[in-house]
Amino acid sequence: AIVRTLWNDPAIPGQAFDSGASAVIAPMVNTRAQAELLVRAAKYPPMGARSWGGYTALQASGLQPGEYLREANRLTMVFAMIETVEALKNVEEIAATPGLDGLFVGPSDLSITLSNGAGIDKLGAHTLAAMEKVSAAARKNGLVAGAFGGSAEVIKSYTKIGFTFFAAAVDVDLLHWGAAAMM
Ligand code: 3PY
Ligand code: MG
Repeated sequence: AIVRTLWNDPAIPGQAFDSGASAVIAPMVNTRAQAELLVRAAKYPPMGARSWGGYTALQASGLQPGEYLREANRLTMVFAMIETVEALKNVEEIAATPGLDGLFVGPSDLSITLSNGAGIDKLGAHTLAAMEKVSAAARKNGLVAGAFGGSAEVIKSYTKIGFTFFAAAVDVDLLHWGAAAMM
């Protein structure tokens, strides 16, 4: 299970991991300081400052508490969402944040901010060029390059520019497509 949080709120990664999530994706990470805050909330010391309390995760892992403490930073992943012009400007610094496991593009917000609110263009030339910059920064720092997809067509395009991990589709869309196909 992967949890995409509502905001880069330091209270949430620990709660998600304690409940058994294997990864957390935090939106709107625009600066290196915001990326450091995210890692701090998601990783146990010495990498971060996650607080102890992962009883559900502990039981699910089958590990003893000491083993879980040693292994949790490796067993869980934390992704910073790159989805604004500001994040794009800072993407090299964000990608080099120690402890960060991946970058995750929100192509809707990215295209909204790139166009100063003019529209959403997940496959537009500007969006794809910006996303190539993100996948290159991820590759350079040994991070996973992920993105929100939403359809097979979009995912196919993103795989061509170096992305390997996707939110495939929205649950209500899957329901709508299934019902439409049945009709
Ligand atoms: C976006 O595309 O802006 C998203 O936040 C997807 O999760
Ligand atoms: Mg977004």
